Amino acid sequence: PEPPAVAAVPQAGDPSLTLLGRVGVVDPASLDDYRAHGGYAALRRAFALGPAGVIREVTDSGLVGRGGAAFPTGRKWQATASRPDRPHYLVCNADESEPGTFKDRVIMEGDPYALVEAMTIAAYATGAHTGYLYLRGEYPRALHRMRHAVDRARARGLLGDDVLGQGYAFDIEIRRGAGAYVCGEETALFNSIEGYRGEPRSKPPFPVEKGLFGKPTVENNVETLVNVLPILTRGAPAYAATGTPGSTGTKLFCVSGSVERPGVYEVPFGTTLGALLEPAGVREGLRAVLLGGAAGGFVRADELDIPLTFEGTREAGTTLGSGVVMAFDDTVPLPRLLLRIARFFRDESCGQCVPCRVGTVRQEEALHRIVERTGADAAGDIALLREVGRAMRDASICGLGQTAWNAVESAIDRLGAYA
Ligand code: L3W
Ligand code: SF4
Repeated sequence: PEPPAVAAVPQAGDPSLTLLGRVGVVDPASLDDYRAHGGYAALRRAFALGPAGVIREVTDSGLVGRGGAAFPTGRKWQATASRPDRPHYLVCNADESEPGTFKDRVIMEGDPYALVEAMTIAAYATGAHTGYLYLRGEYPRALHRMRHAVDRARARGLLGDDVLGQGYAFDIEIRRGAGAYVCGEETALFNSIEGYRGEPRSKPPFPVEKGLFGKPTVENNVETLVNVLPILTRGAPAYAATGTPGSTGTKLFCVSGSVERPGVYEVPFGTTLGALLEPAGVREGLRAVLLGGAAGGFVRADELDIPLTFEGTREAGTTLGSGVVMAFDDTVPLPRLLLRIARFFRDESCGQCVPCRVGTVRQEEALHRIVERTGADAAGDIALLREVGRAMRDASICGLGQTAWNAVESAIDRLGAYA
């Protein structure tokens, strides 16, 4: 197979038991090759366990969502599985649009059948017969490979009316995004699939009760779903033995910026930021690392001992987000970088609620004045940024507005930007 477009560095060990082990090894167009590399062992075990048994394994594994919010996957699946109303839906969120995030792309391009198998298991466990794969519009190669994998799996009886001859019906529809970051928010994504404007809905009700077409829906990120494969093939206790008690398994990190070898790195939770960056080759003069993406925050070059776990980053006042690790050396003009981030949020705000619609504009204006030194009073603009940031965080409907000030705040407070 051709090498992946983005370097993929798997965790050491049996390739069929890691998330990236097959990427660059299997032929992504060949179902037979996928099966020869351990493919479909997890689905067979799922059928042996039954839906409740699968949910028990996923719950016991400690798996939590990898899209940024770290919600327990087993709890989400159980909540939908137990709803009496039908149909249930499964949605895979592959609208990977957080700046600096490209891990789901590597899985879909390099190991597409893994996602087909993982979606089939999630649907089986939660009583869904239709799954939607909502794919970022700017990922043409991932689209091509996923389409091919879905078609081949259907032709070979691994999707359709009688999956693996087990009497269970499941199929996958692929929908393309159209370039809006906000459609990665789970309820905006439902609206987009349903043909409405991609605007987030108020929660609750949560999707597990009222999701796509108003029906109980499980929505998971690509990386979350493919974790189910090693959970089922290894068993929950073995899976949970990797990482820390609060953050089990391995995590994909998208390492980019001032490094010699950018790419997707798979490491056990608990690895320090410094140890993650070492093989990537950090350039001289590292100043800061953006952790978690534009919705995340900066940490300083002297904070590389932060353990990469949900609990460790929370304690350090930051977040893992969707796995962005963007390194910046001292040649990067920080104020302009912040202005770029602010422009991104202003552009991508859907405009539905006032705190975010107006707040993202005010944030960009204040940063612009600081960068161009057109404001008489930078301290006044920083005070304004804090006030606007608080309003966005407290009163916005969705994660976009709630996190739009995170990176700027961390740059001011942790890096001393504009000091
Ligand atoms: C049932 C409850 N379900 C919460 C579910 C909810 C959702 C999940 C998390 O994402 C993150 C942010 C950034 N009963 C429930 C429940 N749920 N309570 O759990 O929910 P929530 O609301 O905490 O977060 P969220 O709005 O889904 C916010 C990240 O997203 N982000 C960008 C991410 C970008 C990518 C990418 O490009 N690949 O992932 C922007 O904000 O890190 O933490 O399913 O329904 N009581
Ligand atoms: Fe739209 Fe922003 Fe409000 Fe989210 S927070 S609903 S993106 S205006």
